[in-house]
Amino acid sequence: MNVNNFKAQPGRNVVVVGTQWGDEGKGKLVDWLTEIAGGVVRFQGGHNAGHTLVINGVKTALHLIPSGIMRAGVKCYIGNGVVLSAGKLLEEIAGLEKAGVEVRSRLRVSEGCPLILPFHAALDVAREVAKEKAGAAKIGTTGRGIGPAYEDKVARRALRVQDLKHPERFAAKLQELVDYYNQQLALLGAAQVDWAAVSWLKDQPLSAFIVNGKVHMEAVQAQAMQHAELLKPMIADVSRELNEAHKAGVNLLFEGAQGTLLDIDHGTYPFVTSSNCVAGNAAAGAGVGPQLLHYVLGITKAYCTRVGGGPFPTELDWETEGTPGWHMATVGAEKGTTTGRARRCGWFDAALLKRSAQVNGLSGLCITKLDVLDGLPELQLCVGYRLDGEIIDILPLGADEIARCEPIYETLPGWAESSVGVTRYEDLPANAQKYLSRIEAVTGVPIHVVSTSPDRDHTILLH
Ligand code: 2SA
Ligand code: MG
Repeated sequence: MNVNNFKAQPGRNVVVVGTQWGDEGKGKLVDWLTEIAGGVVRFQGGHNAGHTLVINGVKTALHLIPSGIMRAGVKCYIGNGVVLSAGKLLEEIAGLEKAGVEVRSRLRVSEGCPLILPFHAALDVAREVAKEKAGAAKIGTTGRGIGPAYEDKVARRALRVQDLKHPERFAAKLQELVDYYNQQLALLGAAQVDWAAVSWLKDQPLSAFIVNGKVHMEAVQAQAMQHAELLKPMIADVSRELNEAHKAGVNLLFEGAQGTLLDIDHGTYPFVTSSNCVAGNAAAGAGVGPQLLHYVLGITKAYCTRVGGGPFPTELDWETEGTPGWHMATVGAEKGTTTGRARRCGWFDAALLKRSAQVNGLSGLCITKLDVLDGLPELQLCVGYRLDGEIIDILPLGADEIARCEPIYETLPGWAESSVGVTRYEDLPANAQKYLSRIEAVTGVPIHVVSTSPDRDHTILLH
């Protein structure tokens, strides 16, 4: 089955996942696919995600709201697997509605989402600051409080969206959390942390909520109750609504955030995010059965990028002008959508993609940003690694092993022609076609879509 069959087949669902370290261009593809979907679902992560869409030349960055919101009439769902900052969600809704996009009547938020509150971000940042002080390798988190929020969920102490409806219950559970976070923050010397110095915290000021290193509980409670009023009309039994939509023949799209190598189990652990980013989690994180996941589209950038710490076998020097890595960083505008951090760049890693194909059960690939490689005289494709004197053809598990991997490259010719905006496969430069064929051959996954610019319409569909 190809992605294009959805129009003709009611009730067929697609999962879109990132196959690398995030930022593969999932947002554009989800938006493009919503032409044939009635509902789009986020199932993991939180507002650490940054999905950039360009429609008619206008750029929109989304962090929490599914990318389907940009198509009128499409319903959007935030599943139980997402850790939710109500404040950030409401900000995003306000921004979209100001731009003329109707959101509130189309968005449903699961009552099971664990909440991200200001002290989650504080602990996230305080830990990174402490690591830096101790000279230890930072994870390079987005500072959004994602890790602490998932910890609370697993430790069974999280406040969830459903608690927002009950102020007294909320306050009692909050008290327990505040005690815990005050202990944690004290251990890390949070009173000394200069929150304002963390550049990517500028849009989430913590000073009203963390005072002298301690959580200001009344401020947190008051803000949460304000958010609750605005959020209430959107709170829903998302699992039930999705199952009913499916029965009614609606095509659903499950929109993954981050990427497979950031998955808590299968990624470059511990340099990962705190959720499962793989396709299988679309079921658990939305409350549907796995038999509803019919097709898995793996989004793959034509080269590799990574933002944050952790091993990256095919990483290039991306700071020296004139080098291939610098070309990728500048032509590809590789900057974090959420934090504005520079993304590290490197060659395409087909051995890494094999790991992704395996853990996601990819049905097909979508290659994005192929046009960024235009003009590079030569391309290197990683097909395996040397690890401790042995040759392996698939990315091993865990950061320590991956850090010792030496990539084995195949050299392929580049192309001088422009591929920007090409909409037919046969119009791609001959060497670009060769590059794509080689990726298919090494990974064993068919390429079903190619994206040749951020624009919705610059997309090639292969049958
Ligand atoms: P966290 O904040 O706990 O999830 O961070 C843990 C690691 O996960 C990485 N991570 C990401 N990597 C790429 N893109 C992400 N979204 C934003 C974007 C990131 C940004 O679209 O550009 O703007 O910086 C994302 N979210 C989390 C993170 O860098 C850590 O390595
Ligand atoms: Mg992104």
